[in-house]
Amino acid sequence: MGRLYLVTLLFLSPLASWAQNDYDYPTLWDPNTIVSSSVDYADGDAKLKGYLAYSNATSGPRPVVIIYPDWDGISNYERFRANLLASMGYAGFVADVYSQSVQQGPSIPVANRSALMMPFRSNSSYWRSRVVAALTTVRTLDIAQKDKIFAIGYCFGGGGVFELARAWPNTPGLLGVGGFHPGPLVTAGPKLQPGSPLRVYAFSGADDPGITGDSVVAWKNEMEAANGTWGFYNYGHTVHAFTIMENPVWNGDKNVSNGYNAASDHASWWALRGILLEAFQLTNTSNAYTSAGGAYDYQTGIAGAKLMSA
Ligand SMILES: *[C@@H]1O[C@H](CO)[C@@H](O)[C@H](O)[C@H]1NC(C)=O
Ligand SMILES: *[C@@H]1O[C@H](CO)[C@@H](O)[C@H](O)[C@H]1NC(C)=O
Ligand SMILES: *[C@@H]1O[C@H](CO)[C@@H](O)[C@H](O)[C@H]1NC(C)=O
Ligand SMILES: *[C@@H]1O[C@H](CO)[C@@H](O)[C@H](O)[C@H]1NC(C)=O
Ligand SMILES: *[C@@H]1O[C@H](CO)[C@@H](O)[C@H](O)[C@H]1NC(C)=O
Ligand SMILES: *[C@H]1O[C@@H](CO)[C@H](O)[C@@H](O)[C@@H]1NC(C)=O
Repeated sequence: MGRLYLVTLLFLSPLASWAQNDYDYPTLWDPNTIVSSSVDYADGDAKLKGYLAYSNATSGPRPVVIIYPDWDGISNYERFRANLLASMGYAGFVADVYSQSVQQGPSIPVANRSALMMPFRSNSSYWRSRVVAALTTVRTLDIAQKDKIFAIGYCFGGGGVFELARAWPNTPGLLGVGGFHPGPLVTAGPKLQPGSPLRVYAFSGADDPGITGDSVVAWKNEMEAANGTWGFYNYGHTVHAFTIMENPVWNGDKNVSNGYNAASDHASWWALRGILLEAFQLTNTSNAYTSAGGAYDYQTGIAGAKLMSA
């Protein structure tokens, strides 16, 4: 998330040890119904620990949304998204990318985050292996419908879900991905394979200084060359990290690269919700314009309003 005021705090802090509390996200679901647990898994020698959430208001396997964290790793932010998705009837699974050996969240000094992230960004094989490990793991969970999996990611994790898509066909069960304020758009590794059936979406800020016009064109060309289903959502008056509500609201200063934008956050979240209904085939296609969005009854597979949340 890389808040600018965090950088300031870092240099002003007289403390030898860095301490930054995790943000207290609102509980927008019935806490009595959200069951959460950690899930241990591995990628080679790396020991990983994901976060799983689902609603016990209904029973049985359900579609899964995997969430790949931004550059401070797993924090309350990703758990908030997983719990929201759980309240809609999906299983939410926050993937671990950095491993259990890293104490993750806002307590990682901003100055340390690049060092954690760059080994993945500089080696697409390494990165793909790590993101595929979460997909492989969720398919083993009893709560999962193994062939109804979608992946989203934020910032570093948004770049990560594009790498996950590029790992196709080594991505069984995956229906599509969505990267929010993703970085980077382009890869140094092999591009998206032609014939990929995956849906690939980007949700980007039009004023994000990290998203150059050239990289948008390159990404579009890559998607077109693969002839798949893709979309690039470009939100106006919006900079990097626009979905992360613990960020200060962006004030329009072009020199400030990060900031929250509630309208773009909400619009992109609702876009995702529609994309999930389509990918998981939870819309009544003979009634696509009027069937209820949002929650659904996965037992009949029809969108309704059985489990509504914010
Ligand atoms: C941050 O990085 C520095 C230098 O690389 C290291 O000494 C320090 O232990 C790291 N701090 C944390 C909290 O990881
Ligand atoms: C990149 O990652 C792969 C898979 O982990 C590894 O085999 C390879 O040695 C790495 N390449 C470099 C240059 O570090
Ligand atoms: C691209 O996809 C469309 C729709 O699925 C298909 O009709 C068309 O044959 C594909 N083109 C190529 C070159 O694969
Ligand atoms: C933004 O940065 C430019 C170039 O560094 C500088 O000239 C300008 O004064 C800055 N604007 C604001 C509002 O800080
Ligand atoms: C789907 O929508 C059509 C048209 O409104 C309706 O006739 C049909 O009953 C719906 N199917 C289900 C399973 O709800
Ligand atoms: C979900 O089930 C209800 C009853 O059906 C229990 O009362 C809750 O304790 C349970 N919630 C969790 C988080 O396990």
